Amino acid sequence: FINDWYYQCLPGAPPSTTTTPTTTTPTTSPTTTNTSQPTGSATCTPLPGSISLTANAKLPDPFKFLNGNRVTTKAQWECRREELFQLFQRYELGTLPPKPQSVTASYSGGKLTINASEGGKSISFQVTVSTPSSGSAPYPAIIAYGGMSIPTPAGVAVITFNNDDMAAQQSSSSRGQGKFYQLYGSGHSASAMTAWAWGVSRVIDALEITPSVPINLQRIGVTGCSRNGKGALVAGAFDKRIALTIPQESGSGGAGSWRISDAMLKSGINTQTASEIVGENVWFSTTFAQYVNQVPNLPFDHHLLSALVAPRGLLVIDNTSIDWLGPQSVWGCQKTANKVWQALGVADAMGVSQIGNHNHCAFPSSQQGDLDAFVNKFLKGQSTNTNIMRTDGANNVGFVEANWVDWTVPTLS
Ligand code: MCU
Repeated sequence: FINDWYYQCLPGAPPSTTTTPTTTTPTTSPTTTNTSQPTGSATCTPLPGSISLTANAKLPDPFKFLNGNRVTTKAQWECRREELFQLFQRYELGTLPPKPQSVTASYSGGKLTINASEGGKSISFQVTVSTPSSGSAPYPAIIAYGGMSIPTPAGVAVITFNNDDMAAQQSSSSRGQGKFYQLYGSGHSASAMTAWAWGVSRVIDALEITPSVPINLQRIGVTGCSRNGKGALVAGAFDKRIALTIPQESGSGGAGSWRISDAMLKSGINTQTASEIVGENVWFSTTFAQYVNQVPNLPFDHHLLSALVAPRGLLVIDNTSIDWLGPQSVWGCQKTANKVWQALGVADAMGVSQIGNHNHCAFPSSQQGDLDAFVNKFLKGQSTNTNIMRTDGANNVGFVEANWVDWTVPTLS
């Protein structure tokens, strides 16, 4: 099936034969990586098998293809999105396998059992579905990594996803453990976060073929806090069937920028960096370790992970009081990510609510209105004001855009 239709849109995009300063002739065949749901309208050319990386200390330009071509239309953005999707898999997150040969499901007693088979191997996993006491079926639903850490909105079902069962995250020794690796092999390149995102996509596949589960497929959200917030962001980035992504206090490796977190540490703030994170756990691919001490070489940063969610809904919930999370990094990264939604004409589909003075993953009531606005719009179809870009860290979260952004925002036609 189409695994190789990635990044340049035709027509409209310059020819793929254009010689570029940043790429070299492929010496190996491209890693086979999966695309998310085909857009239908876009035909994109594959990512080159071999890429020569150029150091860029600033946050890379969302609107410039790897080959230097500009993104000027929304259709081209879909191809740039595919390019970024492939780049994240190749350099940071490992390969996302496509939908397996067989996915079957059964639903009983609030448990949805999902069976996936590929190449003669099978796994089975369960998620719990808690339907709300108000509202009416089919309900909107939030897929919650490890359970809800934000308040459960009225009228919204919760689908609890045991991500640790899919891919373990005990420590750096957890590599290759969990059901995903039983199916694809313990040496598979997928990081735990990619394995979890694969699992979320299979949950949605299962919902699609199991109409007895009273969930509205157009109104699916995903959330998680901290390490699970990093994971929720990846799931929302990878699967276009997710209408609203809500990473909570995901910090470095989630809503934070590798580059800004490095700068924070350099300035004496005890912030998690790429260099630290790869030794701590298996959230990222083994390949990523090669880049953690040369972050400027990465052809992306996490503003572009968020950008994979656009134009769908994204609410970044964050905490200004924990240096380790890199609040300045998250703020700068996500304010910059918002520029992609701006270019697409839907700036208010992406918001940031960054409030301190509470414990990690303890959702403060002062953020309730921000959460409600996003949930009501993207999961309940209401018309709300989601123009939310706020931090209470104005003094200590001093992101200076000119230091990080050397590109302008086009209006995509
Ligand atoms: C913010 O997420 C992580 C963080 O990356 C880790 O360094 C720390 O050990 O754990 C955090 C977490 O998941 O807390 C529950």
